[in-house]
Amino acid sequence: MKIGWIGLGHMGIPMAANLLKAGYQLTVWNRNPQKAQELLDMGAGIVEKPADLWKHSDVVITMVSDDQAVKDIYTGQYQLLTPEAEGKIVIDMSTVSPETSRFLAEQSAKHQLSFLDAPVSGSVQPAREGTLIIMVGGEKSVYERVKPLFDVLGKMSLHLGDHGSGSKAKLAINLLLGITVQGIAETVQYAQNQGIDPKEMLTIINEAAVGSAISRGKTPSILAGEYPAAFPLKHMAKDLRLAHESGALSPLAESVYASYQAALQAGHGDEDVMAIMRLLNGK
Ligand code: NA7
Repeated sequence: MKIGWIGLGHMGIPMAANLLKAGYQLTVWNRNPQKAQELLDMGAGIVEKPADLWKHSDVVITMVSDDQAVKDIYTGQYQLLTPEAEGKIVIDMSTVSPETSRFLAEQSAKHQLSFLDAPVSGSVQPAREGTLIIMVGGEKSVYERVKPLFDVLGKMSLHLGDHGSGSKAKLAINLLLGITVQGIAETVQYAQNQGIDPKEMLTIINEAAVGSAISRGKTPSILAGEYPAAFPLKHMAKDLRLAHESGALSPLAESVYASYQAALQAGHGDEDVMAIMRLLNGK
């Protein structure tokens, strides 16, 4: 299988690099071509427009910001879906709404192209390590054909049902992530207001049953009061908005949706999701 890759952001670069390291022939396109340099140095090819990828690829993977970005790429100004794509496979690994995934599937089918939505759980470190969790919607036979690629990119992939199912599961897991991060922030702040040192409170959380990879991973950031983006807050705000729009209206879902929108409006979008702490402590 020869691979085409679109989207060289924080996630796209390490994921594409893993496919190159695994020996796949890879050709890339990115809106800003300068971001391709690291992959070109590793042996990737580059094209001038997305549809040119079909000359070099059996499968094209997209990993871009949001619903608007995938629509621009597939059917809007960048026109990935062209007659040359017939019989091939396109996989969107971006986090978008289930409606957008179904729209991309319909548009792909019009070009006799198989589509999978396959968003991931895990941020930059798991992307580098190839330990993402990949949630897949679409035809099972197509999933089985491309599973070797998912085995390179992730520690696990699950076929969950029809087009849009991957996106539904992704919004659900990120709802839990949003609630968890908000919960850690509120707990540490409440304890501090009561006179408990955040370092000690985080030790308690991390050793207790509620401790998790997230609480342990975010502890240094919270203690330093610095939030370099591992998973940018703007993406979490987007995911909670998409969950809200697709029916996550329960008490905690509504509450974290409002909280992350406020953090976005306060200018914390490019910081890590844990910068939600700043809304509570004002630092
Ligand atoms: P980044 O680092 O913000 O990268 C976003 C990528 O999407 C980057 O390659 C952008 O191109 C590309 N992009 C964004 N908008 C467009 C449009 N309109 N047209 C073409 N390309 C576009 O995101 P991450 O890698 O952290 O995350 C990717 C996904 O995983 C996202 O859905 C997360 O929620 C999860 P650029 O380099 O700016 O030219």
